[in-house]
Formats: sequence, C-alpha cells, structure tokens
Amino acid sequence: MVKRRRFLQQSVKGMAGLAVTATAGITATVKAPAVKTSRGPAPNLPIVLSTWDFGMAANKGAWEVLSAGGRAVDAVEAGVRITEAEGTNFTVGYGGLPDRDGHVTLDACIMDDKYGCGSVMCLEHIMHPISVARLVMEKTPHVILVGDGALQFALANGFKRENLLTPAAEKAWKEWLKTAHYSPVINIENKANPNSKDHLPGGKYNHDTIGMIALDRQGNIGGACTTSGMAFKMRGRVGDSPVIGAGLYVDNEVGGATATGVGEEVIRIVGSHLIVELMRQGAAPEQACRDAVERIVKRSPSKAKDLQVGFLAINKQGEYGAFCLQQGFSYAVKSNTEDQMHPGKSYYP
Ligand code: SD4
Repeated sequence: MVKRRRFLQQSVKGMAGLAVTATAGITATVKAPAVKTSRGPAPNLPIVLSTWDFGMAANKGAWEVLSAGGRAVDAVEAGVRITEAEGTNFTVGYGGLPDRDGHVTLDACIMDDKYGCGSVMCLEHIMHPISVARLVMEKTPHVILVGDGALQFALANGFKRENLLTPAAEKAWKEWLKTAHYSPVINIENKANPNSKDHLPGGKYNHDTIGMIALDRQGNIGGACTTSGMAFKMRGRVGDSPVIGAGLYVDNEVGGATATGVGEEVIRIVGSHLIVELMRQGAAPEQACRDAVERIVKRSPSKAKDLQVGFLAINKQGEYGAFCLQQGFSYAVKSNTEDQMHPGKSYYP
C-alpha cells in the first residue's frame, strides 16, 4: 500500500506527458495523466533574467538566441559574454577590479538542462571565462578547472591571452593600496572607507556579479554566472560564483537560482541549490530566496547587517522572484511581455 502510494506520487511529479517510474520493487512506464498541477498556467516562454542593472544589456544578447528558438544554455552564455566584455563595470570580466596583488582573476560557471556543469576558478588573462567554463563542461571529463590549468586549457582551445586590468581598475586598486592592510580579514573591503557605501559589497565598486537563468521556447533551462569576484580579495580567493550549487544551480525539473554578493556567505549555505530544493518542495521563487537570506541572517545577524547577498530564482512555470539582505539589489527580466528592471525585496529596510 505504501509502495503504491509512493508510486502514484512519483508519477504525478513526473514530467508532463511521459513518466518512467521506478520505486523500490516496482518499475513501470506509464502515460502520465493529463492533469494540471496546482502550479498555475503555462509559462510565458522564452524568458531570461539576470542580476543587476547591466542585466538589461545581457538579457538582450540572450534574447537573440532565445527568440530564434535557441537553447537556454546558448542564450545564457551569449548574454553574459556581453557583460564580460563591457570593460565599464568593475566586477565582471574585462575591467574587473584586481585582487590585492593586482591580478584580475575571474570565476565563472555554466549549467545546462541535463545537469551538465562547467566551471573555471581564478582564471587570468581570458576575456570570456564563461566560454571556457562551457568548454570544460563539454570537452573534458571534469567539472572544474582552476588557475594555471584553466588558463592552459583556454589557450590550448584558441582563447587569446589578454591584459584585463584596465587603467581605471588599476587606479582604483592603487588608491585602495594606500590604506589597505594585507590581512585575511573577511570583508576588509567594508573597512577601506567606512564612510563610503561604495565599497560595501552591494555598493557600486563591489557587486555586479552577473548571474543569468533562462527558459527557452521548449521550456528547458540554462544558467550562467561570471565575476571578477570581491574587489581586492586575497590572491587565490574563490567566491561562490563558480561553485556549482552556491553561485548557480539549475535543475530542469524544478527551476534555477543564482546569487550575488559576498560569496563566502553564499557558499556556507550552498545558496542556489538550497533555493532550487525549496522550490522543489513547493516554495515560490521569492519565498525560497527569502528563506536562503534568512538562513544567512540566522547564522550571524551582526555580520549580515553589513553585507549584501542577493538571490534570484525562477521555477519551471516561469514564476520568478528575488530577495536580498540590503536594499539596492536589482534584476532584469526579458520575455515576450516585459523587458525591465525589478527591485529585489530586502531583509533590512
Ligand atoms: C564573489 N559573489 O566573488 C561574488 C562577487 C560578488 O559582491 O557578487 N560580489 O563573492
């Protein structure tokens, strides 16, 4: 009886149309009943969403792929490549602020609709880490390549070695060096100029990881996340952005989530995976993001009040939402019916 109940539950959870179900002792192929779940109307496809204001331009790039019927994974790669090459923002790709030793080190990851994942960490001299991550996913037996190995792999696959430190980023670094101490204090950026919110994670010099998730016309999901990480980080430091499950996670059965802000906090709770699992259990995207933020606050309210972390999520029904610690997080959404920025609701007013 218990087995039969579990069997029925599994069947209803199966993808619309065909469900192949295997439970302890029972294996069967069934035609899933043509019932509507309680999750609402069919999604407005395709749709793409991404973090921060520059998500608007990135979404436009992704939309070219999506509106032509392309795959979500291709769309998110194309979309975030725009931000990586911009050179005008301080925390993604070319033009990103360096670590405290003056090296621009990039982190990126990508996921497709079949749990395919690729990641590069602490990659230097390559304009498009997201495309290297894509190649790691598709051309290697691995998921992650780091540092020199990632660079070697990129160069061997035709990527060009470039100087990513722009004059503006170099100037900002030299300015920071005047007051900075080389000690492994978490969020030392906050102390660079206590009177300036600009240096807070979430301030204008210290956020802007782009995380992007798309559902293509077929309803399949893809996600990408790319950053130069926290400004003036220790050499070798890797944040959440290239960590599958932390900075990004997508699951074609449920939806996807991505993160921005202080990566250490996101890694501790494996934020994006947590959100996807909460959505799997029925939480709406905004509520799932809120639960993740509250978990960060619960660990250390005194730390959380001075940090920014933002989460953005979408489920397979096309419902999306976000939640962050501090006001100021924004995200961009593009579909057939909208092309606009949204403010993320925040824990602290
Ligand atoms: C990191 N989450 O490296 C990234 C960067 C970021 O605010 O979003 N910084 O921790």
